[in-house]
Amino acid sequence: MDKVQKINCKAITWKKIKKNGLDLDYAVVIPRQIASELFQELEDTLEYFTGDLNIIKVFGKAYNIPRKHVAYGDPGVTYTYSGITVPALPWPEPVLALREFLVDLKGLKYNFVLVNRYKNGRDHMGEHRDNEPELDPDYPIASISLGQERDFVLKHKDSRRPGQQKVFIPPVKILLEHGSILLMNPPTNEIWYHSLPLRKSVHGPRINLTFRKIRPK
Ligand SMILES: O=C(O)CCC(=O)C(=O)O
Repeated sequence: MDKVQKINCKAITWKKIKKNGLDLDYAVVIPRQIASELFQELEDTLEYFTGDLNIIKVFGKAYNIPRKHVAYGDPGVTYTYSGITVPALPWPEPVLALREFLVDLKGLKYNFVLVNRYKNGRDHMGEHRDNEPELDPDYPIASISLGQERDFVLKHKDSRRPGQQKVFIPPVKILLEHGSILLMNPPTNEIWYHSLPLRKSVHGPRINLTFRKIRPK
C-alpha cells in the first residue's frame, strides 16, 4: 500500500476548529478510490483482539467493548486505558504505510496506533479523554477514518458537570468522512471529551486508526 505515499500533501485544505481549549485540524486527505482500497486491505488482513483484551472497566464495572480493537506499535510499547493494558503488536504493512504518510503529511512520527472497527452504527465509543499519563501531552493524536462516515462529538469538561456547576458550552460535532484525518492538538484532550455515539440507522462498517505518541517508560 504505497498508494498513500503518492497523495499530493500540499493540495490539501485543512479546516481549523479552535475554541475554549479545543484545537482540531480536519480534512478529507485520502482520495475515495485509495481510501476504499485501503479499507478493503485492512478488512482482509487485520485480526482484532479477543478474550480479556475486549473487556474494559468503567467505574470499576467490567463491560465488553461495543466494537473490535487491536493495537500496533514499536517494540515494548503498551497502552493502558479504561482498565486494560493493550500490547502493541508489530506494525502490519498497510498500517506502517499510514504511519509514514503522517510523517510526510505533517511531520508527525508516532510509535503506537489503536485501531477500532465498528461493524455498524450500533458499535460505538463512549465519552472519554485520551489523556493517559503514558501519552505525550504535547503531541497531537492523529485519527484516520475509513469506511462508513460517523458523527464524532466533543464536549467541554465543564459542560458535563452536574447541576449548577454545569457551564453552558455547546458540543462540537464533526462528521468523520471516508479518507479523513482529524488531528486533536494539545490541549484538546485535557479539556474536551470525545465520543463516537451510537447511530442505530447507520449500517456500514468503519475502521478508525488513532496514532499516538507514547512516552518511553
Ligand atoms: O473511532 C473514532 O473515531 C473514535 C476513536 C477514539 O475516540 C479513540 O480511539 O480514542
